[in-house]
Amino acid sequence: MRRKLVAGNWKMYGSRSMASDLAGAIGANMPAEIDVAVFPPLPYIATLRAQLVGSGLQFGAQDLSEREGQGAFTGDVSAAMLADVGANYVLVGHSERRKYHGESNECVARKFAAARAAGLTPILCVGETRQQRDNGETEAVIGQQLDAVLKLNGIASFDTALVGYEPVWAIGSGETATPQQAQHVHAFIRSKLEKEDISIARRTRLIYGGSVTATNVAKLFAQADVDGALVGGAALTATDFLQICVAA
Ligand code: G2H
Repeated sequence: MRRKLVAGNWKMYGSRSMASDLAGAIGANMPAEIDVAVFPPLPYIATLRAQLVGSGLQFGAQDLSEREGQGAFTGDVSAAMLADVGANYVLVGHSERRKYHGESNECVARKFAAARAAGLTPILCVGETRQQRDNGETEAVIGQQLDAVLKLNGIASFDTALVGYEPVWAIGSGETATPQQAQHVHAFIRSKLEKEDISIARRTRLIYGGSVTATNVAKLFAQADVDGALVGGAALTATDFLQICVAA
């Protein structure tokens, strides 16, 4: 039985006071039967963690440097630094990073490695564009995204990692994947991991992201291979996010 994770990706939204209020409300009211994590803008992680210590709410970063150790890399934040301020998870390869920062599959694979080396749990984000889906390339694209990470890190690394399926066309668009579309791709991802190691594949949590709301989430969670949600817009309101958590 895979424990569900509901993760709130706050992207570049909010302020110190908004972050404190939002995390406080989530930490005080979230269900205990699932894992709940928030991914605030980087400057807020340490203080929110101190505020919420003992609540069970977990924290993640939205990105990290692919470089390990320390060095003259202006603007970069290492996995070790994220672990040092209390992050449990880190998103790697979110489509907004791939699109706006030119992150290749190989770069994402290095970030995944850096996260694991520092004891963080990476959430590997994969997904196809609308055009790729219309061209029938969904499985090929996601297969390549997974292969790059598997090639550098091996299947054993997925024992401490999750995969987030986020169809690019569903992100922030209000158009979510149907439960059947999500299940089809999640089953494909699991079958691909099963070819490497069946037991690890069956333990790996696969979460769905892309316009998840309190209204559409129940049918997504009812799918056999949907083990949680990566929530953006609806994670910025405590009541909406908590309703999604309860639906899990
Ligand atoms: C997808 C998701 C969160 P939204 O990026 O990662 O955002 O729920 O706004 O589509």
